[in-house]
Amino acid sequence: MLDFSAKRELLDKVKNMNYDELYEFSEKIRNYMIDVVSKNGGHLASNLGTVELTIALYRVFDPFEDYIIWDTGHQAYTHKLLTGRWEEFKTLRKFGGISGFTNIFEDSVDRFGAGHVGTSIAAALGIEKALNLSKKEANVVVVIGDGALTSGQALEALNQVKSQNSKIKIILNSNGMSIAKNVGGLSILLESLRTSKLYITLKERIKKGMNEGVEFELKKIKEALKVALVGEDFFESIGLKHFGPIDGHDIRTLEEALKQIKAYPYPTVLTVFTTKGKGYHYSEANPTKYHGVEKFDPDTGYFEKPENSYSYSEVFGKTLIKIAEEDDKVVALTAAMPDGTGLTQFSKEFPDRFVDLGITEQSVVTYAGGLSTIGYKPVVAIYSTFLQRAYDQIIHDIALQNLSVLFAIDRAGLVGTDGPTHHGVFDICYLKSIPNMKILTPIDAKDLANMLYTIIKQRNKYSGPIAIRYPRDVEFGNLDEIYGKIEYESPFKWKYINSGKDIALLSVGTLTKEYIEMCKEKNWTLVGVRSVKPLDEESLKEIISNHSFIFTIEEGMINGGFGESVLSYINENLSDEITNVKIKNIGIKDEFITHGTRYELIKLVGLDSESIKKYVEKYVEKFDLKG
Ligand code: TPP
Repeated sequence: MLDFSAKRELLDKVKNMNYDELYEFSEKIRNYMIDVVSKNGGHLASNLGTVELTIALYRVFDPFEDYIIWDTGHQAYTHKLLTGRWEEFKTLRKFGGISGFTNIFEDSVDRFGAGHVGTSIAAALGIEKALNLSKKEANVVVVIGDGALTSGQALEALNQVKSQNSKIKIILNSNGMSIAKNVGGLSILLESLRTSKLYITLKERIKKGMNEGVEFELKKIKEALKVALVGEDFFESIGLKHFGPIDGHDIRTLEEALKQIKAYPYPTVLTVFTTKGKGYHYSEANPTKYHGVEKFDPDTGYFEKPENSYSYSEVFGKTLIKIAEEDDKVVALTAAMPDGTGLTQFSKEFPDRFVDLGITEQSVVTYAGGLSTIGYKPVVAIYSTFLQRAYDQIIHDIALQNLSVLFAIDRAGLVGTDGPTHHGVFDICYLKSIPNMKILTPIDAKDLANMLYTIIKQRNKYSGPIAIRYPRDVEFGNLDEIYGKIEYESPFKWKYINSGKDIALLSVGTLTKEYIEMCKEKNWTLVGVRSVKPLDEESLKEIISNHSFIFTIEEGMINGGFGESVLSYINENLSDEITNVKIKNIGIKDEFITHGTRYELIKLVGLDSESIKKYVEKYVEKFDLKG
């Protein structure tokens, strides 16, 4: 058993507090969270919603002895605070500081690392199996949100619970929200509990009973619940006992219910209703806006946004509106991320041509395939990291049938403070090897708008699956000017940004802008690689024949990346002709990248212009010396 003694000091105090002290302490935690998150950014609303739940959970179960798995890990700040990271919490999401998610390298009491939704139940079942095999006694508890529960992986694992004779305890943190409002039949079912008269009267009865010192009667709750579900309990029908719903901010009620499920020797779901953003006026009023935030003013709730700036997500969203106005075949799809992907306005203007399937990346991709077979023009707006979920669907459902699905891959590259679970550094590698797939990498906002316009409006000419990747970044200027000048432009041609001598940088995507000044100053050629697949072979041949050194630069993994495509093209097609040219690939080495601001990380991996300059000069110097 690991020695957690030094880390449990605060938890031991919490275990000895009376209820008044516990509520006072909850307030203290909330204020601390608001203070830190307003400076460092983070998942504010989700964490404000789980304060009392975590306190009660850790007074009944023991995080150091039991196995508590937090789904997604984005709501586990109170967990971090209670397990020995009170001081470290100030460094939340900062470079070198603690992670915004559960992370087993940060602390082994973070029993399973996460960042992506829906993994908790499967991980818990695996842990429980291992504990059983090694004859160890411990409780295995999952805390999962009602949004996460609708993800395919969570439902698959839920289906396994009965056949494993599991005893896991699932706390369903139901707040009616994913990042946006929950969607789908399961969430309608869960929400109907919240508004049912039975829950409301039950809540009152429990409150009254508590005040009068009457024993908590779980049985009654269960009966009430059954009626509320009109005899059709989803969880019970697949072999889990369903308790609740109870008020997830009432510590005493929570404790009593948790004690009951702890004693119950079968797999159990306890539904708790919480308020997302609880206790902070602004986040309670708008939990979506405060789900994941950057720095803000805690007094006014106001977010600083650099003046005259627009994000690539905004460019995407607005361009798609313009295209959809002209083309009624365009349908936009998201997996629970309408805001993040810039589709909120689109969803208002074209409600019939907007589909949010919830956190179901696989289904969204296949659904888009279905649309495409009937002649529609689906655009799947998705973060690079979450598209990883749908790898088989991309191959089996889309590429294999050469369906014209457009993947608008947002958050490609280093995303910053969300860290390694969220960096979009694998998409080039995982898409590149798929036949029929094309990968485009616009070099700026105008290029992104033109590419979208060109491809969607001329889908017959540019058919099949196409991915356009762009990062979590902004540009400065007047966005409206872009739309005034939107035009058709071949998406597969590379762009000479600077014509120089001997040395050429082939730069993928929007980082290209970073290198313009340097290349002018050094008289190096700079080429904006707008298409990773297909390669612009004509330009590539020309560059090879006119330069002695070529450096490929990409905000993605070197393994399997664009640079390797260049090498492999040469190897395949030009190896006999080439005698002199030296080629080096610059990108992310074979490791996961930590969290920090986007720019800190770009420097860390050596993609800023200063690092590139040093790298190139050093490399070239070596050859000059050798003569
Ligand atoms: N898709 C995947 C696979 N992983 C993700 N982390 C996301 C999307 C983005 N995401 C993070 S939290 C979240 C989403 C969609 C909502 C989760 O909702 P819920 O589980 O109800 O938790 P809440 O924040 O409401 O407490």
